[in-house]
Amino acid sequence: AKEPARVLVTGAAGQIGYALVPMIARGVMLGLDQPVILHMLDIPPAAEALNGVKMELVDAAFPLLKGVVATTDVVEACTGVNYAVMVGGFPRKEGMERKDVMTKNVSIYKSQASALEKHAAANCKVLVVANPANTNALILKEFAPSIPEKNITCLTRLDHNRALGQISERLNVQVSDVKNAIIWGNHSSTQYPDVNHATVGGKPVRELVADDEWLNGEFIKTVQQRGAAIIKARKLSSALSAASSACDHIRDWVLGTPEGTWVSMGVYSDGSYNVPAGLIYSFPVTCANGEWKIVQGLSIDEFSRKKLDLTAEELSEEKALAYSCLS
Ligand code: NAX
Repeated sequence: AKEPARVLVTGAAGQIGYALVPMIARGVMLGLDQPVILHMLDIPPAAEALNGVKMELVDAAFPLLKGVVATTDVVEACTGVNYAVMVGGFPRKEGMERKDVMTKNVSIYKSQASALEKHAAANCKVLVVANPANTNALILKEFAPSIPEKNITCLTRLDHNRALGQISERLNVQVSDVKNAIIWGNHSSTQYPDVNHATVGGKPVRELVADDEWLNGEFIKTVQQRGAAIIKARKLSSALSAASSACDHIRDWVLGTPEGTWVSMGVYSDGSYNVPAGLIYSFPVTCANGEWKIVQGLSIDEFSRKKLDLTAEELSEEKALAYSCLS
């Protein structure tokens, strides 16, 4: 039998945490043959709720779940973890300046980076979910220099899955038949959902939809604004879809993407597609042997180029803001 993998979930008493931990305990993230030990971190005001989540995990009697650590101590939470899913963060509250939210998150991600660097297992893989996801991941990378930069990623798979969902609804086809959409850039409303290379049953989505106005307009906007639409409907932000997409992200990273298909991940830019190096930017990637690789050589038309640059500009600004918040 396999040794259990230790999986850290920060912000585990929150909404996404509540949806995510049972998925991990059921093998959705790492596979049905992989036992897990969950490490759940939250802050002291949420300690009691966190303990309640631990009680429910015990009550659910998951066969793959070999242990639960529920703690408000960052070092205890990070010790020996093989995977770290960073969901905890400071939310933007009404009336707060962007800079104030950034300052809070920069300080959280700086200290959690140090704890991971010192105490996580070697080769720990990190997925940042908490917003601003790309920039939190960048801060984490900067303050955990001994963790290889290829091990630090952020979640844009939810946006990717939203794009697949919109195409499947529009064409009335199975979502699993829609392949190779791309989310470029920031997990924010400047992201660029690109279907220029997407297919259904091997046929180009652009030909099947045959409505460029919709693909270049409403489709993009719907994906970009989907988070806000969920908040409007639920009075709460996306949780089950975020949790499920976080599992997809890690699963494909670890177990590989199927031949001929790619997914979107926020990763450290090496300058591919003339995206500035040194940003955490969402690219199309394939994964094999536990490593992602940016898909190379895709054609980028003029319309797309502008959108890739716009979201890169926003990320450069966020990066500068984050640095100005470092104390
Ligand atoms: P909740 O507010 O329900 O949960 C966040 C949890 O984090 C709370 O329990 C809080 O106590 C905890 N927390 C705060 N500071 C912490 C710290 N320093 N260490 C550990 N835990 C800490 O938010 P939820 O709806 O679960 O969303 C979590 C994060 O995901 C937010 O930042 C949200 O913006 C982000 N999202 C990112 C998405 C993505 O695709 N990348 C999509 C969904 C979601 O909006």
